[in-house]
Amino acid sequence: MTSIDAMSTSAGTGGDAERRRAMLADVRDGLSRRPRELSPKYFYDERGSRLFEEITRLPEYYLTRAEREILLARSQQIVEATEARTLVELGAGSAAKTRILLAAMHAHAGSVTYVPIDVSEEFLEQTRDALEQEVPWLRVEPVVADINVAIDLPPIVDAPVLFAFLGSTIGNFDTPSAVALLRRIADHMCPSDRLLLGTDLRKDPRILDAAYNDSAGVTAEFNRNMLRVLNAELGADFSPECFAHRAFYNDAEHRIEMYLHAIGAQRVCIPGLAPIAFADGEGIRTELSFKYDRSAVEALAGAARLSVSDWFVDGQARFALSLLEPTP
Ligand code: SAH
Ligand code: AVI
Repeated sequence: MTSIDAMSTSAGTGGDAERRRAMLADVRDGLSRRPRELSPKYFYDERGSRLFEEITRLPEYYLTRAEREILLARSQQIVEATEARTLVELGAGSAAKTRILLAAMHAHAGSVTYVPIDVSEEFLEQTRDALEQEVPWLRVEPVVADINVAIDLPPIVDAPVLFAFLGSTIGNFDTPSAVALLRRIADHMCPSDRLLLGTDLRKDPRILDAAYNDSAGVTAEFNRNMLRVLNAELGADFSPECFAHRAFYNDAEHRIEMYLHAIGAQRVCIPGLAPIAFADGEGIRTELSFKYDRSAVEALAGAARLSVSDWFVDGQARFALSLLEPTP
């Protein structure tokens, strides 16, 4: 159980020792693949969550501003269409944009329950504290969970429920995992519940490349933070400054791929694993960030027994919010 009494934990987080064991097995598995890979969930300790917040304010990273624009324009319509009284948000982070939806729900329905789910425990605690101070009419019931493993919800008191998965975090899951995740959400949905899904749209690769290679180097620091997390959590001895950030758009696969490349040959020790030798320039893939169009979102939703009932884009068609309903 987490040290935060008022938060629930879901399968996959468990106690510290169990979490460490699971992480070690996952890291061993990922680093033995070719290309070597690590799950993007390891970006998000408290520092990583702060770095992500910094990314959302960068001039090159348009995603958050575009999604905010849609939420400002469409929240009232979404709330009127769904009559939602509970908002369950996956990968909630700081819930910065979510406040727009919550305010619209409050204006429409009065009392509102908010269930933010995130793997980043300390950051989730801060989000809850901030919301409880700022928004007195809101009941907040945070859940610490790895949504890739299971989504265990507290009993839902006020229906209907609007599930939200914003920020294009779905894009960080490969297609089979994204479908499995959407199915897990769909399994929780009653016929009158809806899912609001944020997806980044396909566009000029130069715009995408710039968004993941910002001139201030914040994304590079965010990327390298994963090695700091491995050092802190597993006692690894990565030297983050000895790995270079690389991100590029893979046009054929419609995704950004992000890597850390070894600067010079090096050997890394992680207690419990055999030493790992990196050749000069060898990479670890740390993130995929898929980009969509409407038919790709419809295909993903359809595979999870969901269908798109509304599709909203920002003024420059950079980002989409779709409202999904369970297929009868
Ligand atoms: N929804 C916010 C934050 C997006 S950043 C926004 O739109 O700006 C991605 C968030 O998902 C982070 O807060 C991270 O901690 C969380 N996250 C990433 N992988 C996760 C996982 N496997 N399970 C639960 N949360 C996860
Ligand atoms: C959280 N996720 C949707 C971000 C993205 O754009 O894929 C994470 C990120 N990676 C680099 N910059 C931002």
